[in-house]
Amino acid sequence: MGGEHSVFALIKGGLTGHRSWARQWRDAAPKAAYDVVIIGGGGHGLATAYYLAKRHGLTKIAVLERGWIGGGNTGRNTTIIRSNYLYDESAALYDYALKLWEDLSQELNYNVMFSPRGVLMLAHSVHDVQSAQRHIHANRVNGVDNEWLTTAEVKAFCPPLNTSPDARYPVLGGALQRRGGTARHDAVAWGYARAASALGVDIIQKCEATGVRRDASGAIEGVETSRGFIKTRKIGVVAAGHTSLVMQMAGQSMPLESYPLQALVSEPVKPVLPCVVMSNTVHGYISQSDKGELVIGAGTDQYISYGQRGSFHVIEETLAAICEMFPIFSRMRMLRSWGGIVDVTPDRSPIISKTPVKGLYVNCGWGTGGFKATPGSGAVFAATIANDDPHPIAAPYALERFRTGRLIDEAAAAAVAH
Ligand code: FAD
Ligand code: PYC
Repeated sequence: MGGEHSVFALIKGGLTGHRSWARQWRDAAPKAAYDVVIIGGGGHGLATAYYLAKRHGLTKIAVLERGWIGGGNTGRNTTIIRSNYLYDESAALYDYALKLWEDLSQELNYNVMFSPRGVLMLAHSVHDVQSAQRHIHANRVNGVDNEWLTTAEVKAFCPPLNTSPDARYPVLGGALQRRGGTARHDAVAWGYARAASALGVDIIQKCEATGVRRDASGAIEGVETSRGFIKTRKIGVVAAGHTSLVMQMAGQSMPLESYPLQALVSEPVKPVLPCVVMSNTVHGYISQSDKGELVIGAGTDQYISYGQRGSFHVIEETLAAICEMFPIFSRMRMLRSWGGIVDVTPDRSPIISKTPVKGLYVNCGWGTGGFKATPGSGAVFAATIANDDPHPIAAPYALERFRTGRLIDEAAAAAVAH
């Protein structure tokens, strides 16, 4: 997997030669017209383009990215992958995605470093225990693996975790999804980009969508960009955090709010943490990357913003929580921190939908948890665009639910404070 592209190009590029390794797709200039234009070159937009070409045989596709591909939330997240959500609609979507992760490196011929090392969600109170067990039962009914571990079993599964009864919030047990884990986030963008490019998709970086043109009937006619007008009858908006701004260009307002969400990594150390650990009560989540860095994430800031950074007190509290759960890490140095902008819906579930505008489709609202869904989201959104008809897995995620009230309230399963 990766073959000549990975090891050889890494050596050629040297330690800072990241980009030469990454740039294995053709960087295209915009053409005058396309069958489909995807706005947003994150994992979801690139996956959508890939599946449009691969599964639906469309070839005249462009992905417009105003910065560089994967430079948004795709390259900023903590890479946790799991499918242990509560409701049937969520199990269908997230477990479909998880199954695609399992073969994604082979599918793309690119090592996305999917590592199903287990996601352990801790319980620190009677409420946590009941909620976790409700999720476990619901997951099992839907054929999604999830199991309860006692405190002793938690300790055996994750030895560095402090399970002392003297802790401020002692660990009372945990829900473990063994098939869950992590992947390398930017490799996902690069893998989809390379595979899509090989199928003829134009990936156009440094090209910002600045306007949407509609014809006399109101249908999509094209997109204005920082590099000129592009004609198309179909636009897929996949611009996480900035969806409302793009949709406003087509006169559509969205049920979304945008918040900063932060993460940080430590200096690299030898393998010490065998799984992903999440705690909603103490509030922090942590895993160890293959490079050895501890990857740590926070909750969202409590104010709306488009600034790709968050408040210091939020990561300060997160690190206090991590030290409380893992006193063994309290002397580690942090290497870098960053923020992304996530767009959040009223029910904390995504929107994958046609819109009232003919030819305009939207994929957004993944909030703090869309990385895990990348392959599934791309596949069902591609089908929705290609057929102008919602894919069965996407159908419950249509915009109509905010009118009908048929919400999919996954606030608890989101597992991250927001
Ligand atoms: P993005 O990768 O953000 O792509 C959208 C792209 O659209 C951007 O590259 C942007 O530049 C581009 N764009 C915007 N406006 C325009 C325009 N006008 N013209 C052209 N391009 C435009 N999810 C998980 O499942 N697990 C996690 O552990 C996890 N941790 C997270 C931690 C942090 C700190 C953050 C910020 C998010 C986390 N998430 C996690 C959420 C996850 O990262 C996102 O849901 C997911 O990456 C969204 O992917 P995307 O492709 O839709 O968005
Ligand atoms: O959705 O699992 C998740 C997640 C973890 C960290 C941020 N989001």
